Amino acid sequence: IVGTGGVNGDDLPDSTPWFPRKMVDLDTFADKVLEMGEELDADHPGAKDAVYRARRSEITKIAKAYKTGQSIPHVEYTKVEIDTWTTVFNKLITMFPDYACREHQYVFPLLIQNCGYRPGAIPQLDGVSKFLKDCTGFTLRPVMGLLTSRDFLNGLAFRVFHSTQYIRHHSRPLYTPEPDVCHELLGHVPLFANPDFADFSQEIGLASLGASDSDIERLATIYWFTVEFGICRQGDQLKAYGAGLLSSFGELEYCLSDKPEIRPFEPAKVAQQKYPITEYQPVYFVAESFKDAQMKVREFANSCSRPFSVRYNAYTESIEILNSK
Ligand code: NLE
Ligand code: FE2
Repeated sequence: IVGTGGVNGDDLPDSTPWFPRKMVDLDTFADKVLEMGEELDADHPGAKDAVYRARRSEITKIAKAYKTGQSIPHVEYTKVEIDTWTTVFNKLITMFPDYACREHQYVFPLLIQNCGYRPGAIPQLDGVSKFLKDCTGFTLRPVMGLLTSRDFLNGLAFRVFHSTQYIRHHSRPLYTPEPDVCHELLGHVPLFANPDFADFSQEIGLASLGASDSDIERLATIYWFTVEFGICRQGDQLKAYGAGLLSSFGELEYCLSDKPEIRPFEPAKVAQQKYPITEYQPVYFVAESFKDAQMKVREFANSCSRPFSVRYNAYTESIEILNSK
């Protein structure tokens, strides 16, 4: 079908930012990454370690070459890398029973059984991606570093999660301000195996397709305070479901202490909240459930300025446009 104008080649308003329509369109994101350290403190522990930097660029070659539909090549991790993983893994598993939400706790033993989660070996993204595909249709795609918010969120519309494959610097195993394979595997992966959480995440992704720059910024903030740093009410307790909490030994305890401020999850308000990247969050927002949070995000998306809505067709792995002008 040949359309008429605009970057999207059809009847969308010309001002609509380009967005991926087919899963293969995600291949265009691969080399548009922000450099390590660019958004982080100059004191990033790996920034001045030449060996670490070289190793990272070796691993990110996989992400650069990766194309939709391929298996994710395995990485042979070094002893130093495996030791870092083991330190993080052993510390966090002592905390999950008290701090992680029940969905995370339900899936974790399945990851041990099916994906080789254990001390002494870093699970391979490919096996984990296949496991997620069976659970919720989510898949992982290796990524070289931080994508723009727009590209990253657009991936979620296709149930694709862009995942790093390299690991944090060995000098500081228990906290990193940027994603690494520990954060992805221990924080994000268990939640993407949950159907309600998968729906919630995709909802943010769908809202981001063709959204204005200011709406992208608001959606990225909502993503930050949910998928990364969300806490939820379970019975009469608060538990963590955000991956940035579940992969950080220190912040996981802190977020459920009486130190930070806790507010209800209301997307319009969350979207305005400023946040630090390299420190613990001063404020967290509590979701009542993933279903409730999804409905609230959908309502929020309807209030955004985009003059059309979209639907994901899972059979063709493509986006359909609804009620465009
Ligand atoms: N602070 C998290 C950790 O130490 O694993 C990573 C957050 C990435 C956004
Ligand atoms: Fe993350």
